[in-house]
Amino acid sequence: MTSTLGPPPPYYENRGFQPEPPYAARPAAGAHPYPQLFPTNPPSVPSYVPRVATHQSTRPAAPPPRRTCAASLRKTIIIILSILIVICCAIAAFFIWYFVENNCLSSLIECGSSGVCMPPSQWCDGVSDCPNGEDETRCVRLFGPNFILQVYSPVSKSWYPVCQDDWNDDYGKIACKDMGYSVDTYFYSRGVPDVSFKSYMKLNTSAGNIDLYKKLYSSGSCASGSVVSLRCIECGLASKSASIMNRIVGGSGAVLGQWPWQVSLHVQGTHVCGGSIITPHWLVTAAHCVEGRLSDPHSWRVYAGILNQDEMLFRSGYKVQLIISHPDYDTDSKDNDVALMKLETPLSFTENVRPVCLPNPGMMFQPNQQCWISGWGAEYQGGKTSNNLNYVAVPLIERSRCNAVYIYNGMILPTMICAGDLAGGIDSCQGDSGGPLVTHHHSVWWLVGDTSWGTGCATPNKPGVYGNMTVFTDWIYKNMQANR
Ligand code: 4AZ
Repeated sequence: MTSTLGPPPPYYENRGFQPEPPYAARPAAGAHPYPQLFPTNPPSVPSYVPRVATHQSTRPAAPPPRRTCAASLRKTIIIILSILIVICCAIAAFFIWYFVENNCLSSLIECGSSGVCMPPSQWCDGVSDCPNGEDETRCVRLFGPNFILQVYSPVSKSWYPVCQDDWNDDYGKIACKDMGYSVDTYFYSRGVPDVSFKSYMKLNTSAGNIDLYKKLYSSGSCASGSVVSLRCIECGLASKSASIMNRIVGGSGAVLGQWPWQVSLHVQGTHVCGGSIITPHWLVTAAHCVEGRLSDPHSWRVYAGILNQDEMLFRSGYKVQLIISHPDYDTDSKDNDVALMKLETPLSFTENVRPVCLPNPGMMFQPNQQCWISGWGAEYQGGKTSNNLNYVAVPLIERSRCNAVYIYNGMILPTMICAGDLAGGIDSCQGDSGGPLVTHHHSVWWLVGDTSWGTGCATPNKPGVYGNMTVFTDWIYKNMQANR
């Protein structure tokens, strides 16, 4: 209600309670009207304007400018703080990930998975610094079908061929020993003309009697124009060449000396699996052959250079000292189906007992490349093991093709390789497992795979599946070296 009598009532602007931000300075008279970011005055107490019931407070309350500025300041601070917290969390997460994934700072190299870190200068210097000597195990390799010796440079993280200048057999023996071979098997070192490389490792002969790797330095030139081709063992020679006759499933009976690396692995006087000789002490077989109670080396006897199973019963065979299964072997998928057997006493090599060559990195096996399998496995699906060693030629099948829906529908992993005839009729079968899949290339027989699995035997569109030896050679050398 509005009065028409008497003097007009006093005018009060009712702004109610006006809170102040805790540390916002109350502007002094005549001072800058905008809020200061950092207080210069002590905090003020809240100011109260008396609440009075008014009848004529008709002027609309103007928006409080101090309140708006303080709120937007607070909002800005909160946004900045949030961004800072997110950045800090991202940095912390990165460091946690870095130290979990890679225990060493970027300039250092971790010794296996031990968590011990070493500077690159201590790798491949001939002195074992890591707890398990990892810094000295992967410093040399043989590359490609010509066995070109390469040395690893941890500084540039790449492999270099060794220049033939001043190289001799003594150095070759050291390099072979470092790969896991015994000096007894050393074959030769020779220069192979090759000027395709831009950088080499060269010997500094004036360096005195120090470790081989300390004597090597990288150089852009190689006077001889030849690089070192190194053979640590005379492998991959057969005294009898394979006839391309076919009769395993669909194979032929072998003759002595044709597959001299083939061994028969017995448990309690019975052939169980095949294997391949790679050195006088070491055999390659399948991990599924040595699973469970068969992982005991005492269970096994090894027969080499004998074609007939009946004949083996009259012999004592070789005892097994050690069995090493691939640590990533998977029973269900047959991923990494490879194992090593070390013999108690070394094999004596003859015309009929010889090693096969392990594939070198840089070797490409072509799709459809002709390979051979051999073994005492069944001659038909569900049959008993054969008395005689059989063999058959099987072309390689490209992985992508073997993984087709109507063939193995994606079950062929990178550790596997398929070989056979999609029409059926030729194949490995029960009892051939662990045995060799080999190819002949550059006058040498190479171990391409170890017999692993397949659906049935010689069934159309279900070829044999073999362990892909190329991906296992690093693991094989590492274990031969660690168990010399
Ligand atoms: C085995 O059980 C086996 N057809 C080996 C090879 C193949 C199947 C079974 C391939 O020893």
